Amino acid sequence: MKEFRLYAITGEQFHPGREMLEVMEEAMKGGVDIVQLRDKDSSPEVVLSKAKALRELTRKYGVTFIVNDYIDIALEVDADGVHLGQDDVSLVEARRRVGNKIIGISTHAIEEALLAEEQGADYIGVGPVFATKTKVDVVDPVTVDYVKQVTERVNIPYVAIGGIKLSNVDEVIAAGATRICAVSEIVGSSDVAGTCQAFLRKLEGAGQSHAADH
Ligand code: 3NM
Repeated sequence: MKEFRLYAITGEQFHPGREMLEVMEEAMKGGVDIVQLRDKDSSPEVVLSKAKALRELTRKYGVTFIVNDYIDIALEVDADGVHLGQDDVSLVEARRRVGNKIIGISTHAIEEALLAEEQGADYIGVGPVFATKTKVDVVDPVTVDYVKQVTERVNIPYVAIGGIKLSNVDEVIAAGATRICAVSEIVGSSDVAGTCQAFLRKLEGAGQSHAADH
C-alpha cells in the first residue's frame, strides 16, 4: 500500500452542526494521507451514500480511502480497502472477497498483531494506546508498551490509535510509531487542517530516534 503517516477517521459526533464531508476535506487539505469512513449508527443505505461521496472527495485529493466494517460497500464504491475488527469476518474470507485491496485489522495484543501479519493484513491498528471514548466496546488502554512490542516484532505497517492528541503524540513516536491515527483530536478540532499539520510536523522525525537506539 501507499506509504502514509497521518490517518483520519470520521467521527460525526465530534462536530455537531458541521458536515462530515466538509470536515474531512479540511483534514485532507491539512495533509492526512488516508481516510476511513467509520459509521456504526447509520443504516447501510446511508453508509453507502456517505461512502460514495467520500470516495469522490478522497480521489480528488489523491488520498487513500478505507471503509470500516462493510466489505460490500467498499467494493461497490471502489474504495482502496476495508478496515476490520477482531470480531468481524476472518481475514482469509475478507481477502477472498476484496482481492488485492487493502485490508487493515484492529489489534490489541501482540498475538493478534502477529496473526494478522501472518494472515496477510496490509496494515494493523495498534491500540487503544490511551483511554478513548470514541470506540465504546474497546479493551483497556494497551499503553505505549504495546506500541514498542509491535515496533520490535511486526514487519507490516502499523498505525497507533486511541486517545492520541497533540499533547501526547510525542510519547507514541518515542515508542517507535511512525504512523498515527486520531479521531476526536482531528475532527473535533476548531482548526482541523491546522491540527493535521501540527501532527505531521511532529511525525517528521518519527522513526529516527528509535532507529538510533539500536
Ligand atoms: N479504534 P480517538 S481506538 C476507532 O484501539 C478506534 O482499535 C481503536 O478515537 C482501537 O482518537 C479507536 O478519538 C478510537 O481516541 C480512536
